[in-house]
Amino acid sequence: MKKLGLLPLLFSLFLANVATADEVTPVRNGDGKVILLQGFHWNSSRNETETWYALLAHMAGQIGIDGFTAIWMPPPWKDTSSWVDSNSGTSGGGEGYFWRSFDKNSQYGTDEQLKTAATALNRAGVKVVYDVVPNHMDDTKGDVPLFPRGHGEWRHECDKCDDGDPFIDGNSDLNIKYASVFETFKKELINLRNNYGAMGLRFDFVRGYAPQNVDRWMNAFGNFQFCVGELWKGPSEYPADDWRSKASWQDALKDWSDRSRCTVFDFALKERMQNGSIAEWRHGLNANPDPAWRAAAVTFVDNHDTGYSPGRYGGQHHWPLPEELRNQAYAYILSSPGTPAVYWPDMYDWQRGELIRQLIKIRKDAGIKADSPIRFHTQYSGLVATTTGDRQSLVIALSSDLTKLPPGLTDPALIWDGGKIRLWSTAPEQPAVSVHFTCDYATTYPGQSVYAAGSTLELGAWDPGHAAPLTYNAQSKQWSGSIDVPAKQDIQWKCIVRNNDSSAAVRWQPGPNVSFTSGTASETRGTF
Ligand code: 7SA
Ligand code: CA
Repeated sequence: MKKLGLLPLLFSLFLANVATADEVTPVRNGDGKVILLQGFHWNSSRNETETWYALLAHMAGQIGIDGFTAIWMPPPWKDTSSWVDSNSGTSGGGEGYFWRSFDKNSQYGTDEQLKTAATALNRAGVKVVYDVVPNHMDDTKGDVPLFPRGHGEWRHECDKCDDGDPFIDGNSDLNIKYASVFETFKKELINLRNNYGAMGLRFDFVRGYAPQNVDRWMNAFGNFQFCVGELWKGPSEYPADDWRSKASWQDALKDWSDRSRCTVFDFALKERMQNGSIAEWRHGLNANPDPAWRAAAVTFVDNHDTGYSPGRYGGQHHWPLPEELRNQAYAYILSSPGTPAVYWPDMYDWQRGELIRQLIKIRKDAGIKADSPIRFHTQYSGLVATTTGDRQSLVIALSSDLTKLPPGLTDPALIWDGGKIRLWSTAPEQPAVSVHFTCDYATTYPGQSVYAAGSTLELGAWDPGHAAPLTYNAQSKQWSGSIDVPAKQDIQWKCIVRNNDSSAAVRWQPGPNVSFTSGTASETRGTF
């Protein structure tokens, strides 16, 4: 038999590295219990008292005690740019997003200081996640040995030399499809893992290159690691013939996550926080009915682009969440699914740290995970939701008229902003089941409807003004509706007739309460 030599070994190595068609790499969201701190703001590279890396090194212990399990570091590559943006009247440079080389001695500190900070953070249980910027680099100071010109390494060398959007006018865009360009970044990402303690990566400007590149880089970096992409691109920014121009923010985000197998900043939630009412915050990627969508979301209130930053010009503040909503937004992202990310100044500069510290503890005690189930109690004003973790259920009420509480929701684990924020920790609910409620022989007058009023939050905790609305079926002359309730709950309820615009029941179903145990019964009926 001819000696096959190395062939079988090489072949098995190849197979090990390639996920077979049916086995798809799960989304790389760490253990699903990551609590991410954005470990810098727009002016951190201009910090005066000490270098930012030195500051992070001596803050590492505190960051761990505060409950963070990962930290998003600024881009570690040397950025010698200095620019004035005439139309926005801002200036900057040195923040890492227009980097010149992989040299780690940057305006954030020295190579040694970076290693010291990374070691201290990882040791404090705060995994280091580096921001990487493969889409473009500062090519305004002459050729760079890393990426020679003239073979297709750069976007402007051919019309197909970039499989993504340009950064600004694209003069500085690289062509990641070009093998040597991809390999150069792959080697550097492995260097960050091996020598700078990288346990995860944040990919900048992912609109600028194909998501498959990110998946391939992560296969080399380590599939078990955490990765998140910044896809900040609204439906109106896609060409009219691109399906995403007519899809939701969530659809485009999940599509990118499916191709990269990385999590993605939840700009769908950010857009609702910016433009919607608090009740509409339930439309974030992190609250999608499909757990695979919730698992892909990294929720945030603001970052170094969208928010203000301490220091010069107050940072960039492209899309800042108004001050009066910030506490509620942190209460929401820290008590709901997805991977929450906290912006540095909110934690350590603007005295919101105590609230965030308590919220993180409540989240961790409940064992909330990125894909935990969430249900919204939309009959209340504001936002009322129940998220169930491994150990407890959390009920959050934001700017809500929830006053009558069901048994089990006794004193809140946290009250803030004069009750605008209330959070309860309770025994973990069973997974929800859908139960069909029917009310017979109800007579109503125009402007009146029939509701199911009962013992649980879904049924308004016996408060007729927040009972669950049913719908009338002209054929069967019945009022009915399907309501999701936790399984294995002994539920009591009654039909009521009520004016739609008031909270007082006009008429209660006579006789004893209807009672059933959810999960065994999927139908329940009341009769006037
Ligand atoms: O407007 C906010 C939102 O309002 C809402 O109502 C809208 C939203 O859609 C709407 O519903 O959001 C829009 O605006 C966002 C902010 O511009 C857009 C978003 O897509 C759009 O929908 O977000 C884009 O811009 C962000 C800054 C990016 C996003 O990925 C991107 O989608 N964030 C990341 C990317 C970069 C770049 O790496 C970083 O940018 C961010 O920190 C990072 O988080 O070749 C040499 C050269 C020439 O090519 C240029 O012509 C020349 O001008 C150099 C010069 N370029 C300079 C820039 O002009 C200057 O601004 C460059 C060298 O430096 C600066 O660029 C900075 C950038 O300003 C800064 O944000 C860059 C490099 O230092 O670093 C940062
Ligand atoms: Ca590009």
